[in-house]
Amino acid sequence: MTDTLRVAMIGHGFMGAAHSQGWRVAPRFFDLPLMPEMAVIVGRDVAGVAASAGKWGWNESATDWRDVIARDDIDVVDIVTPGDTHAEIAIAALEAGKHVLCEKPLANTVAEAEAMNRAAIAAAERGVRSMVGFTYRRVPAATFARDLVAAGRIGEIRQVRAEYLQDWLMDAEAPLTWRLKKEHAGSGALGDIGAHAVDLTEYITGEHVTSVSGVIETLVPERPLLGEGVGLSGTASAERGEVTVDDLALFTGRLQSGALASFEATRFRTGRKNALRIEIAGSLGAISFDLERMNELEFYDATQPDLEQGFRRILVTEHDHPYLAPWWPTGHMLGYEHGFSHQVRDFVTAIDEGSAPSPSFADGLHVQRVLDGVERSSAAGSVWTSIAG
Ligand code: SOE
Repeated sequence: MTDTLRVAMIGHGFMGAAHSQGWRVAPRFFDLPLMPEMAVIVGRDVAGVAASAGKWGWNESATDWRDVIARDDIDVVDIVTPGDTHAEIAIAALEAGKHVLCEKPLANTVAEAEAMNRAAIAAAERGVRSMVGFTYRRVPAATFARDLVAAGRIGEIRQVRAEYLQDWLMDAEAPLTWRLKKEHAGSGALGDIGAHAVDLTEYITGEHVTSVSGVIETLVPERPLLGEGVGLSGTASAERGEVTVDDLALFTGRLQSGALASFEATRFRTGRKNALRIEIAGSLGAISFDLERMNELEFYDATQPDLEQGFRRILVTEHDHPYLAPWWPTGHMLGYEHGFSHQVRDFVTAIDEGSAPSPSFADGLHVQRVLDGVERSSAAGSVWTSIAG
């Protein structure tokens, strides 16, 4: 008989749907050491959260996260709310002895992320685990890229190009959702998607960004206020409000080895829908990853005879890969949602083993410091700014 892990999820937007998929599907494909039970989903809108519970498969819904965290029959708190609430919920949950999975970016400010990391360290001493949801680490081709780099297959890293490009804000009349307000989102493209580019670069290279020089800019400074509806599906009202976050972030980062990495994050790159691309050039070869072609990794092996060289496309669906065996026959492709099942598998396994899940809150704090460094650099005229910690 497998023990049960009773999960409460706080929030029910886009990430709520994705995380629900992970909790629901992971135990049906992976042999998990603990069986997640989708106990309760929490949101402020009574009817909305009840509908989400029914649709996504949660046993019940509730409107007050504090009541839920106080319950003895909850083991895990999964936070998928906007960034301004992460710190308060995560710290309260960890102090109440609940394991915490928190969406990225970890928080809206470095101070909040530091407080969360302190709470995570104290909780770990009591056997309580925490993890930040940089889910793309769990796309098999990205994990494989990390393995190739760690095995020395591209040699010494010489240059990195990392970009996360979307275009859902290119319409200047798209409404002012929470993702466009600093008080809710902390930052714009920088934190929403640039955070992924930084984390994935650091994960694949195994190196931290130690200093940055960058510029951030708001391209459409005013937008219609949100009328009826929520999130991306909300309609525009006649009134307008100020966009208080960046639309575009361009920066250069120095890695620990001294190599330079260039980063771009924008939700205005016409035609690019979800292009998280990382290309790493090394002394022995290169790799290139593109989330819009997430089952593939391009690998250039410069140790091969000159006449045989060229980027080769590796279909990363082989069952030798730890994430792939439980899914479909080779070549039958995974999608966006599978990363959330892999995340659940790894988090639940770490809870069962009593090991530290990865990425940790310390990793989330480090990314937060990089984001903060980019903002400070931009404000100071793109001066090189070192990343503390
Ligand atoms: C969640 O991980 C997330 O970063 C969203 O917040 C972005 O908007 C999405 O496009 C990528 O995933």
